[in-house]
This record gives sequence, structure tokens and C-alpha cells, in this order.
Amino acid sequence: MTGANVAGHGCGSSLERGSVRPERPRRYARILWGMSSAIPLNVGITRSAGAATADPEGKRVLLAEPRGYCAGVDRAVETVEKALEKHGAPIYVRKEIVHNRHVVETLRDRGVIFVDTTDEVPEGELVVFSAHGVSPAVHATAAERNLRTIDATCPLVTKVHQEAKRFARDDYDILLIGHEGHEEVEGTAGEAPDHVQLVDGPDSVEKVTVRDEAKVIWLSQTTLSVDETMETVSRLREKFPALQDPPSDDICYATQNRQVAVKAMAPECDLVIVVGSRNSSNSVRLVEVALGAGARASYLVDYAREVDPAWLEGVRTVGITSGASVPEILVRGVLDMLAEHGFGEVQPVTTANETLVFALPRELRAARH
Ligand code: 0CG
Ligand code: SF4
Repeated sequence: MTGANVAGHGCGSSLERGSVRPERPRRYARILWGMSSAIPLNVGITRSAGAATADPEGKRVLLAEPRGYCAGVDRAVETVEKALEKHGAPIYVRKEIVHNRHVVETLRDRGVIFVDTTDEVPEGELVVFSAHGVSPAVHATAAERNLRTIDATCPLVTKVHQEAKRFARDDYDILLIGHEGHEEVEGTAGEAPDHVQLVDGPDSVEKVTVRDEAKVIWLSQTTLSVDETMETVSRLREKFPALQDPPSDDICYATQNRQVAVKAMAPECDLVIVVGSRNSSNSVRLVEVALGAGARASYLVDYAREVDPAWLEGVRTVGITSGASVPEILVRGVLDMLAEHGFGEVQPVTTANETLVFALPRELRAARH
């Protein structure tokens, strides 16, 4: 950290040494939902911004915690790094391994070839499937072409796939709430194309029809806005009163935790900067959540250089957070840029501690140390 003074926050990244994964002690947890709200909270907000900071002009940064990498992204990025180490470049990755420009560009520089379809992968080569998951049809095509595959699908996405399969087997109509065209919903819907219909937000409910109103369940993409999804569900339930809920939350712990943290700080913020890429659903949601929770302005940036100094005019409190696919080094860049503009005082706003770590895909497990 060059300029910013981050109270009580020690973050690390080894990107400088060519990795896009954070350095941290590895803790193996089975399913430790890192989202317990019983955790001691450090909501570093006092009502009077001026009194809360050493800065004479009352300028301060509120830094959301949790932010950045989730367990599924960490696993997916490490999967690609270990596959590169083990097999050597080039290796192929179907779609962006995670939706972050910096991660993708860094891995591309290290010899990863990103492709849109498995047809682009030469016969017999190694292809990694992205964290967002793939449909069974993609597995089948890869097998037909004798590709070697490593599946980096997040286990929490796989869980939704299992739900789709199970309810399709029981012949339910499955209403999958999610964003049209997003890779995750394409993968999930592909598990049971005859049973799944996509519901892209509250306004799409109107056109939903089902075969049997007594056998309807909703599932969802993992990276949606919790509030908007609840709105969609309530409209669906008005239409189909017997609508069943998923067996457990499909919106994942990381998506939920990042939204809770941004909601906690947004009412205090004149500006919330979300670090993340445009195609990252969970990152884009954080901008919406910040605005919905009272931030006066909010912007999504990939890099510090995209922060327009004009945004800072007349601003005293800036909130910072980042999406689940964002390396911490990029947040540091924004903090340093802000410090240069007089926002050197940084207060963490902590609403949960996350401890979840997923094992690597079987093919690479021995490679983790
Ligand atoms: O938020 P989405 O699903 O678009 O994905 P991203 O890669 O940004 O982060 C989580 C994952 C995988
Ligand atoms: Fe998994 Fe959630 Fe991360 Fe997606 S955002 S990779 S579902 S933990």
C-alpha cells in the first residue's frame, strides 16, 4: 500500500509475481458458509463523517469487507494456474475463466488461449471449463472431440445444476431466474432444457406459463441481486401460489455477503466505486445495490485509471468494494489513486468473515500446496 492508510486491514496480493490469486494462509473448510451474521461486525461508520476521520476536510474512504475473490473464483483461477504449471502452455479455457478483464489478460499473457466453443480447441488438447459452468451438451462435444477436460465450475453452481436435474426428473416446471445470455444460466438450463424456462427479472413474469400450477419451482443464477430476485419471486407467487422455493439459497454466500456490505456503507457515501468488469453479473449488481441503498453516485471500473477525478468533486465519503472475480491488487490501485486525491483515511466496513475454500478439481488436487 503506497498512499492509503487502511485502518485494521491487511490485504495481500502476489500479482506482482505473476499470479492473480491473493496470498493468504490456506484453510480447508468443508462447507463453512462464511456468511454468519453472528460474526463480530466492524461497521467503521460513525454518523458524523468529520469526527470519524483524521482528515481536516472530512474526506474518508469506507472499504467494504467482504469484497473481491470468492471461493469459487479462487479455485477456478488456481485451477488454470496449476494446469499451466502441470501441462505447460498453451492450454485452452472455454469462455472467460471468471468475468474479469485483468484476470483474463494476465492468464492470456501466460499462455492461456480463451475460446468461445470447444470446436476451437484442437483434438486431444486440454480445455478448462469456466467457473460459471457448462451444460451436458458441452461435455458431450468435448468428449466427441477427444479433448482432455478440467471442470472449474464452482461447486455452488454445480449445486444448482443438481437441483435442476432433480426437479426435471420429478417433472416440475422450473422457473430459472437469471440474466438471458449469461453463461451460468445457459449451463443450468442445459441440464433440463425441456423443463426450464428463464425468467429475466420481475418484468418477465407476465409472460410465464406453466403446464401444471401445482408443480412449479423457482431456481436462480448465483450472482443476482437478492432484492430484485425476491421481487421476481413474489410476482411469480402471485401468479402461481403453489410455487416452491429451492431447497437452499441459489444466490451464493459471496454474492449475498458483498451486497450486505455495500448496503451497510452506501447510505454514508457520496460515491461508491465498485471494482469489476462490465460482464460480471455480481459486480454490476453491486452498483445497483449501492444506488438502491442510498449512495449518491456509483460507478463500475476495471482499473484505477478509469476513475474520473471529476467524480470526487464535493465528495467527502467514498465507498469502495469489488466483485467476486476481482483481484485485490486492483482495489489497491483505486485506494492509491484516491489517496493521491486526499482520501488517505480508510475505514473498513465489515459485515461478515468468509472462510470457505473449495478443493481443486480432482485432476489437480495433488498440485496444491
Ligand atoms: O458474476 P458473474 O456470474 O458474471 O461472474 P464473475 O466471474 O464476475 O464472478 C463470479 C464467478 C464465477
Ligand atoms: Fe461460486 Fe458464488 Fe463465486 Fe460464483 S460468485 S464462483 S457461485 S462462490
